[in-house]
Amino acid sequence: KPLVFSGVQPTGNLHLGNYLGAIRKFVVLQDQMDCLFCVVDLHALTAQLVHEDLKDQTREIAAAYLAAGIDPEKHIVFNQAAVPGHAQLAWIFNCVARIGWMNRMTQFKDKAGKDRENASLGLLAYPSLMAADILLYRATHVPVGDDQKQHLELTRDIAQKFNIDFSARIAASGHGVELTNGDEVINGYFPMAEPLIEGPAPRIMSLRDGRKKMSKSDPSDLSRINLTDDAETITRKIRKAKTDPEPLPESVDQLEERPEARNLVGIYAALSDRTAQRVLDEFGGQPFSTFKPALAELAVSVLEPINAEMRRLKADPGHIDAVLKDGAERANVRAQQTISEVNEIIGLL
Ligand code: AQP
Repeated sequence: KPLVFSGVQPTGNLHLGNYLGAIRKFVVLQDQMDCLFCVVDLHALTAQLVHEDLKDQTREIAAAYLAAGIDPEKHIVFNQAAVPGHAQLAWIFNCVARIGWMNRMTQFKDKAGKDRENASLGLLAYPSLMAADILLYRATHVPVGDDQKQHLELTRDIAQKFNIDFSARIAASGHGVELTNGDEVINGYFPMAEPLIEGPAPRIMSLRDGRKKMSKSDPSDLSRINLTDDAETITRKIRKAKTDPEPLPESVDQLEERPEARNLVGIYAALSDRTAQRVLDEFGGQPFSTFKPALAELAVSVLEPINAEMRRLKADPGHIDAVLKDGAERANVRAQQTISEVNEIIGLL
């Protein structure tokens, strides 16, 4: 049965990339499939152990989910730490996955930097916890930004290795299901979860450098549009966004070598649910002095109501906590079933 799982880390500075790469897709998917939307607070410990306000940051992401339009009654909204099955299954997956697989992850290399020996073991094992998040619910679809593609491939590798290593026991347990893996149909336990990445702007880039991902941890606040920015700040950041001197081209092929222009056109397209070519049909030949105000107006019209609703929700943290608690209880029921089946398959007493 199709099931969506996805999450965002409560690491502050929630930005337009997180919104377009993840949260906006959640809102669309909730009309099509059963969904779990998680605030992945355990992941937030991997790069930085001590946070001043992890609880508030967790509430902030939950508020963004709700403000963007996710219905917590129809779907499950919760925080990862409140469901112990995530950490339990991650341990099993640490024993399924190989160190070489983790060492190849570009996110690990980027975040660990040169001093890799001093990175936390959690940062190295991040993709194993992410695989556990998804497979704990045997989710089939994972809406994420393009930067998470490699982690999703690793999730499939873990699922596949588990299914193969335990194939006889899965069959004997009666908990297996028919799964398609490429052209092959196998009896396995964990599905091959598919990333949902498509769209006109799968990776939103920094407003200061079109070759760098828009990111929460970029020291320059001008590099990103935060979901908490007011209309004036959004407009100023777009006005100051780096561009080249040429007017916008007529066709998307001509954006190839123009990363900043491509990024701004992609953002316009994603915010207006159009293709990049449709945006160029309207703005091709026009200078950035015309395009940027139009983009700012569009960004404000989409983000301002979300910002206002987030502020309203955050004024009542008790309500957010109640939503998360209810979600965690419902998630836990599903998680416990998986954990008990996995324990049985593995042969744990
Ligand atoms: N620039 C982006 N474009 C599109 N999607 C993005 N996502 C993140 N940045 C972009 C997507 O947002 C979801 C949640 O991300 P996360 O909070 O789990 O972690 P992250 O990818 O590490 O986010 P940041 O903002 O880039 O943080 P730092 O600075 O810590 O590296 C994911 O679906 C992600 O793909």
